[in-house]
Amino acid sequence: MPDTASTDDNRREFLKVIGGLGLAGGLATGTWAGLEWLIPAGTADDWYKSVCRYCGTGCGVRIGLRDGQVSDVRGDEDAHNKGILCVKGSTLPHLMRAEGRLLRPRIRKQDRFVDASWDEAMSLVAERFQAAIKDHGPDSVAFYGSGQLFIEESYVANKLFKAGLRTNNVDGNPRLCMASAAAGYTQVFGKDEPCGTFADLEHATCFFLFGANPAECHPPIFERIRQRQKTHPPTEVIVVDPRHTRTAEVATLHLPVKPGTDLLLLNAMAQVMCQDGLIDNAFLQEHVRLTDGDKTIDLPAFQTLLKDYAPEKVADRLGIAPTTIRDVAYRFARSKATLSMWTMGANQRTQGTAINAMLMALHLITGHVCRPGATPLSLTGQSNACGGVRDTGSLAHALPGGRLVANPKHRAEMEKLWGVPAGTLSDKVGLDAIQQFRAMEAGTLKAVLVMCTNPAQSLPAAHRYRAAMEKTFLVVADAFADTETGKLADVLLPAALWVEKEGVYGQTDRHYQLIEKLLEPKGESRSDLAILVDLADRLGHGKLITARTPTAVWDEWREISSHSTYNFKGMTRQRLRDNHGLQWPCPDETHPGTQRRYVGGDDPFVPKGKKIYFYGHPDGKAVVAFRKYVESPEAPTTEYPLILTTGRVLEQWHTGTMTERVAELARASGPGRFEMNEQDAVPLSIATGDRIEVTSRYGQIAGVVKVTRSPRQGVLFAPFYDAKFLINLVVADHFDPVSKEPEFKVTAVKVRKLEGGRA
Ligand SMILES: Nc1nc2c(c(=O)[nH]1)N[C@H]1C(S)=C(S)[C@@H](COP(=O)(O)OP(=O)(O)OC[C@H]3O[C@@H](n4cnc5c(=O)[nH]c(N)nc54)[C@H](O)[C@@H]3O)O[C@H]1N2
Ligand SMILES: Nc1nc2c(c(=O)[nH]1)N[C@H]1C(S)=C(S)[C@@H](COP(=O)(O)OP(=O)(O)OC[C@H]3O[C@@H](n4cnc5c(=O)[nH]c(N)nc54)[C@H](O)[C@@H]3O)O[C@H]1N2
Ligand code: SF4
Ligand SMILES: [Mo]
Repeated sequence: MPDTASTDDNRREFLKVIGGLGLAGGLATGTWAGLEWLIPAGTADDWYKSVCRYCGTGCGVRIGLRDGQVSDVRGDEDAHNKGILCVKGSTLPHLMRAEGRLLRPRIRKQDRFVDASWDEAMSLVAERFQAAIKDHGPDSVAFYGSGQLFIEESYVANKLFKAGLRTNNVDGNPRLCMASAAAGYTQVFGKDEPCGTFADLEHATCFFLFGANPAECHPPIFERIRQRQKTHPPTEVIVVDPRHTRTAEVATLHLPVKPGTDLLLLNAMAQVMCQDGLIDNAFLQEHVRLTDGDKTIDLPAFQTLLKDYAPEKVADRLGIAPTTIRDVAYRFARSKATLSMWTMGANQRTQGTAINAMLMALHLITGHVCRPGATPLSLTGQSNACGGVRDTGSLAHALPGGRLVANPKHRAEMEKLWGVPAGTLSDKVGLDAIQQFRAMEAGTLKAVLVMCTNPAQSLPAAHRYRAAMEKTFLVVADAFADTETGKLADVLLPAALWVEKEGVYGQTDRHYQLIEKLLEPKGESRSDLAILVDLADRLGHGKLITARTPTAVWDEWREISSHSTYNFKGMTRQRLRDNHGLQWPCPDETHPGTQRRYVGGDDPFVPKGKKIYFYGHPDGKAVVAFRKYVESPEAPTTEYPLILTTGRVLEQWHTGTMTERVAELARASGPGRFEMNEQDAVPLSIATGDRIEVTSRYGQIAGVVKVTRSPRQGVLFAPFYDAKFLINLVVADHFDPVSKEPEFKVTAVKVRKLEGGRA
C-alpha cells in the first residue's frame, strides 16, 4: 500500500543525510545543501515505508517510486532514526539502477561461465549435493549464509540443512562479526541479544564507545550522541580506539590503546572500581554472581584476582597512562547513566568473548544496567545478523530461539516443533565459518552453498581460503556478477536485491521491521527464499519446507518462537506493516513490544513483583567472571614491528560489490589505501602518496599510503572494500577459541617503501 504521509512534506526536512561525501567529520543535520543532488525533488509518484538494506542501525526509510523504479529514498521521520540517513542509505536509488547485476544463472564450463536456465543450474546443484551426501555423508555439504538475508531466508536454510539434510554445517558471515557479542551475552545473561534499546541514547550521561566508529559505521547513532552532547552538557563521550577516528573527534576522552591489548583496560577499570569503592554493592548482592571463570567466588576473591591489573601494572602494555585509566574508571562508574556501545574493535579479537563479557561486567558491578540510558548495547553490524542469524540459530553450534546443538533437550524440542522424528537433528556441532573453509581445503567439504556474502574478499588469510574454495563444488547466490567469490564459483545463481523481495530484518536492539516487495526482480533473478525452496524440493525435502512464501515462513517461525523467550508471536505481518518495527519479547498481538529486557513491567518474562530478573540463568543472576588477559599471537616483534588493523569507511559497504557501483560513493571514498602514523612514516622517508609494501606472516600487498595522526604510533590501518587492494591477503589467521570469530583487527606486519614515485 502506498504511504502518502510524506508526499507533501517540505523537502528540507529530508536533508538529514549524515556524513558528507568526502567531507571530514560528521556534520550536524540540516547542513547538507551540498548534498541536495542526492535527493531529487518531486521525482516520486508514491511513497512506501521500508528499511535501509545495509547496516544494523536499521534506519526506517520512505521509498519513492516512479515509472517502476526507486526514484527517491528518504529517512523516515517516524522510525527510530528520526528521519536521519547516512550517504549509503540515501544513495539506494542509485544502487537499484546500478550496472553489473547478475541477471541469469551461470554454470562454469572449463574456464568460463555459460548462461544456463534455472532448471539446468538447480538440477546440477541438486545432483552435486545429493552425490556428496550419498558418497560422503551429510557433513560433506554446508551452507555459508549472511546477516543480510531476510529472517525467512536464514530460517529456511537452517531448517533445510539441519532438519532436512541432517548436517549442522550452517554458518555465515555473522561469525566474522557478531559471534563474540553473542557468546558474551550468552555467558553473562544466559541469553543472547542486548537488554537495552536505542531509546537509551536519549538518557545516557556517559557514552563508552569501545572499538567502534559510529561516525562512519552507524552515523544516525553517532548523530544522536552528538545531539545528546549538545542538549545535555556535559555528556561524556569516551572513545577507546587505536585510531583518532571521526568518532574520537567528539570525544571528551580518547584512549588510543595499542591494538589487541584492551582487555587490560577493562580489567584495570574493574580493579579501580573495586579498590576505590565505585561499585554498586546492593545491585551486586541481588543480581550478580561473581565467578573465577569456574566456581562462584565472593567480592574480595574477585578483587584479589584483579590485583595484577592495577593501572600501573598494565599501563605500558596498554599504551595508556595510569592516571587516564583511573579517570576513565571514575567517569564510567560515577555517571548517572553509562551506555556502552562496541563493535568490531572488541569482537574481532582472539579474546573477543572475554572483552564482551568484561565490558558487560563493568556495567553489572557498577549497576549501570536495566535503567534508562544505562546499558551495555552491542552495536550490530549487518542489517539482519540479529534477527536473521542469531535469533534463528543459523550458526553451526546453535538451534532456533537460543537453543544449542549440544543440548539433547534442545534438539528434542526442535525436532518436535519441526515435526521430524526424534534423533533427526545431528548431535555434532557443525563447522563454523573458518572451519568450513578449512574443510574445503582438506577436501572433506564437497559441496557448499554461499548465499549473500563474499568470503573470497572478506575472510582473513585470503590466500589460504581462496585456494580452499577452488577445491569444492561452490554454488554462489549473489545479486551482482564478478564478485571475488563469484569468480571462484561452479554455479552462479542471480539473487533479487532489497525491495525486489519481501522479508523481515531484526536489528541491534531486538527491533524487527518489515521490508515489502516493491519491484520485480531484475532479469531472471529470484529471491533467496525462492532459491532455497526450489533446492528443498529438488533434494526431496519439500514436505519439510511447507511454508514457501515470506508470510507463511514468518507465521511458522513466529509460532515456533513462542516456545522460547525469544518470543515475537505477537508480531503479525499486519502489525509490522502498521508499525515502524517492534521489539521482542512480544508474545501476543496486544503486547507493545519490550524496550528493556529483564526489567519488570516491561519484559513479560520477568516474574511478577521483581524489578529486575536475569531469567537467562536459573538463579536469576547475571554472571561476572574474571577474565585473564592473553597477549594476541600477533603482538609486534622485531621482524614485524607494526600492527595492521582493518575496518571501514563511511561511504563503502564491506567488499564494495554494491557501493563501489554507486559512482558518487566510489568517488568520495577513492581507492583503498593505507593510513600510517607520521612518527612511523618519517623515519622511513614515507610520505602521503607513496607506495608501500606491507608484509605479514600470511602475505604481502602493495598500496598507496596516507600519512596522518589518526592511527597511533605503531599502527597501520587499511579498509577492506577495495577488491583491487585486497587487504585480507595479509590479515592473520587467528580466532577466538570460544566465539570462533577471526581477529581481523590485529596483524603484525613490516613495511617497506616502494620506489617508483607517488601515485
Ligand atoms: N560505512 C559502513 N558502515 C558499516 C559497515 C560498512 O561496511 N561500512 N558495515 C557494518 C558492519 S557488518 C559492521 S560489523 C560494523 C562495524 O563497525 P565498527 O566496528 O565501528 O567498524 P570498524 O571500522 O570495523 O572497526 C571499528 C574500530 O575498531 C578499531 N580497533 C582496531 N583494533 C582495535 C583494538 O584492539 N581495540 C579497540 N578498542 N579498537 C580497535 C579501529 O581502529 C576502528 O576504528 O559497521 C556496520 N556499518
Ligand atoms: N579485513 C577485514 N575483513 C573483514 C572485516 C574487517 O573488519 N576487516 N569485517 C568482517 C565483517 S564484520 C563482516 S560482516 C564481513 C562482511 O563480508 P561479506 O558478507 O563477504 O561482504 P558483503 O560485501 O556484505 O557481501 C554481501 C554479498 O551479497 C551480495 N548481495 C546483496 N544483496 C543480496 C541478496 O539479497 N541476496 C544475495 N544472495 N546476495 C546479495 C552482495 O553483492 C555481496 O557480494 O566482512 C568481514 N571481513
Ligand atoms: S546508518 Fe545504516 S541503516 Fe542507516 S542509512 Fe546508513 S547504512 Fe542505512
Ligand atoms: Mo559485520
